[in-house]
Amino acid sequence: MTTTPPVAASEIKIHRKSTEPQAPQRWSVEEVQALLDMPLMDLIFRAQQVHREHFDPNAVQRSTLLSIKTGGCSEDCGYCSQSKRYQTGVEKEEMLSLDEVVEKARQAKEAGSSRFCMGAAWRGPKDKDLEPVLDMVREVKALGLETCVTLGMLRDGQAEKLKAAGLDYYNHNIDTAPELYGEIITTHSQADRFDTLDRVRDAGINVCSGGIIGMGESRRGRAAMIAQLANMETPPESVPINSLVAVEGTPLADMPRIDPFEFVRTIAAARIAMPTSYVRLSAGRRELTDEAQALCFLAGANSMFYGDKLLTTGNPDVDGDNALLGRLGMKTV
Ligand code: SAM
Ligand code: DTB
Ligand code: SF4
Repeated sequence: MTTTPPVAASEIKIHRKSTEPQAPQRWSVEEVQALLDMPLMDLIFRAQQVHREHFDPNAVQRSTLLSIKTGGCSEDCGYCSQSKRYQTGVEKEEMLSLDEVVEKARQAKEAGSSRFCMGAAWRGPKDKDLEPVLDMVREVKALGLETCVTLGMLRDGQAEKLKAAGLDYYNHNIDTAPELYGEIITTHSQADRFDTLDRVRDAGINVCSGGIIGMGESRRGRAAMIAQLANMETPPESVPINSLVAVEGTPLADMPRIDPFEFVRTIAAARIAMPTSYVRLSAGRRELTDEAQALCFLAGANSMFYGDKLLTTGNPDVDGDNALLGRLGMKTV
C-alpha cells in the first residue's frame, strides 16, 4: 500500500512579519490538526474552558454588513457571487450614496448591532474610490457605532487615511489553506492578502481576518489556515469563520455542504489557538440549526453577523436571532 507522506509543518509557510523573523511559531499545523481530531466533546470542553478564561461565555457581539459597492469585481475568487467572471445574477451597481449608507447604519444601531461593516467588490480601492468611503466611516462612527470596512487590497497611504477617518476594523480574509489558495483564486495570492493585513496593522487599525470552510479543503488545510492566523505577529482581533455559501454560477456552486460538526470543530480550534480574539459565526449561518449555533457558542464563538442580509446573500432574520439569543439566555455587547 502506498501512502502520501504528510506535508511537513516546515514546508507550510507560516506568516509572521519579516520584522520578526526569529519569533517561534505559536501553533504548528500538526498541533491545530490534533485539536480538530479530538473527540468532539473533549474539544468543545477545552474550547469552552479557554473561552471562559478570557470572555463572558454568555455574551455575543453583533456586526451588521452592508454592500456599499456590489458586483463587477475583477477578481476570480471561486466562491464569490460578485466576480464579473461568473454569471450569478448579481449585477454591477454604483456605489451607494452617503445618505443611504448612514440610514442603513442607523437602522443597524437601532436593531442592536454594535459594529457596521461596509463591503466593496473591489480588488482594491483606487484613491478616488476611497474618498467617499472615508466620509462613510466618519458618519457611521459619529452615530456611535464601531466601523469596519472590507475593500480588498490596500496600497501605500490608504490604511493611514482610513485610520484618520476613524476606522476601527479592516476585514481582509486569508480565505483558505495556503496550499489550496491558488486553486480557488488566481488573480491575487495569499501573500498579497498578508501584505494588506500588515498595512492595516501598521496603521493601527484592528485586524479582522478569517476564512471560509467547506471549499474542499482537508482538516489539515483548515488547521493550516488557523495556524496562519494564530501565528501572525499579533493575531487578528476578530476572526470570521465562514461556511461556504455555494452560489449558483460560481465554480464552487456544486460543493457539498460541510458537516455542521466540522464547522463547530473549526470554531473550537480557532478559539483555542486565538484565546483573546473574537471568533465570529459568519456566512452559512442560515444553514445551521439553532442547536448547531448553540454548539458554536459553546465552542467559543462570541460574535455574529446580524441583519437579514450578508453582502449579496441572506442571513437569519433579526427576530429569529433575537429569539435564539433569548432562549439561550445570552446577552449582547
Ligand atoms: N472584495 C473584498 C475582499 O475580497 O476582501 C471584500 C468583500 S469579500 C466578499 C469578503 C469576504 O467574504 C471574502 O474574503 C470571503 O471570505 C467572504 N465570502 C465571499 N463570498 C462568500 C461565500 N459565497 N461564502 C462564504 N464566504 C464568502
Ligand atoms: C466575512 O468574513 N464574511 C462577510 C464579511 N466578512 C465581509 C461576507 C460574507 C459574504 C457571503 C456571501 C455574500 O453575501 O455575498
Ligand atoms: Fe469577491 Fe472580494 Fe474576490 Fe472580488 S476580491 S471576487 S469581491 S471576494
